[in-house]
Amino acid sequence: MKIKEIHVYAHDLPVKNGPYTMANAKVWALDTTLVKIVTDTGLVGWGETCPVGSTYAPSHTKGARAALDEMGQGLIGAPLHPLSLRRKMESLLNGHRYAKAAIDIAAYDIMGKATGLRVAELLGGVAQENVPSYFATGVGEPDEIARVAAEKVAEGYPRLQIKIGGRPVEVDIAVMRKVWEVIRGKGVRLAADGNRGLPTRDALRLSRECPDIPFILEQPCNTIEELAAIRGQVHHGIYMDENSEDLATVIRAAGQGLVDGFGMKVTRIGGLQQMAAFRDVCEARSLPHTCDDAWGGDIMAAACTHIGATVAPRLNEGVWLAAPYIEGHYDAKNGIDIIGGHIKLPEGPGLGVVPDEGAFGNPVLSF
Ligand code: 0XW
Ligand code: MG
Repeated sequence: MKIKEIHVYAHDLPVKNGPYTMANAKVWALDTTLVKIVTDTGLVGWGETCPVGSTYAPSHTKGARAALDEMGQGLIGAPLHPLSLRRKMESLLNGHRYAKAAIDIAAYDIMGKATGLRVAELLGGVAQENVPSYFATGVGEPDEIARVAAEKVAEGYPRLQIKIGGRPVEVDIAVMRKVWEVIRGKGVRLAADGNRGLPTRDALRLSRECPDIPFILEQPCNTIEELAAIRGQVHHGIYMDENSEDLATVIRAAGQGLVDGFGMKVTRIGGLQQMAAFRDVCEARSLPHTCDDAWGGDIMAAACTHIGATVAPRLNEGVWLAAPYIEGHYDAKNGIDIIGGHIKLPEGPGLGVVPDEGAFGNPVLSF
């Protein structure tokens, strides 16, 4: 089975009740990129990649489309098998894993449709049909974030990620204390995500002034060196998110005991094939992790949910979806939603989501 056609679509995803605010990014609308692959056997599969603005990570919408443009023609005739396909993409373009991921996701969708299997089954097997999610707040004031935290716990989320950073650390400390007041004793796991925005001085102070609150510090500082510098001085576990750009970095961080877990993104690491390897490295060292992406609609949501469903439950920190911030679905019947803080694994085959492609207009690129 080989790639016969590739079509790339652009689609606007306005942020519901926007903007969504992080230490290094503020977004009102995201311009997502969808990829449709048609095989020589007539099967169709979908992929997606949607950087959350241009400052969150070294990825952006126009970069994704330029990378797909660079590789597109060279991929016609390539085999669909994800490992071979990744090597083929590497032979056409260095880096740009976040664009390659859209091709990889579409390939898994097709492999599932060809075999009658769900993507989670192709990735090793389903550990949980009802996949835990977590809710990520924006950066906000103590009372407002505590109100959101209480509401999300009442909805059934087993974990909350509170965004901090990019402002005086006193406010971040006040936010974490206020959130703890309202969720304490409710059995909800907690992360404080600095999105690279804290100097080591502030990360140390946050930890020192909240020794009683069992949050993990997610990517508090900008670089691996900064994480290493605070590692032995903090009272809290440290998870790496933005710095875990590829498998080599993940192996280094896990092997050296640099972190206690990961926030992980499907597109940042290059797709589901690399995510499965990442998951296995984490399991070998008992490192908990999330399965997310930066943003995206139903195709990205399905990809994250399928890999999330395969994670050993004791290490599963949840699947984050942009769904609560998006109106409507690509697939009116099988669109992905979070209900009671959990996501029902789509039935498949493949991703189990079939977009109404009429909603995307004409392709912006075709090969
Ligand atoms: C909460 N997320 C998974 C979504 C936003 O894009 C940022 C991200 C994170 O954890 O940094
Ligand atoms: Mg994060």
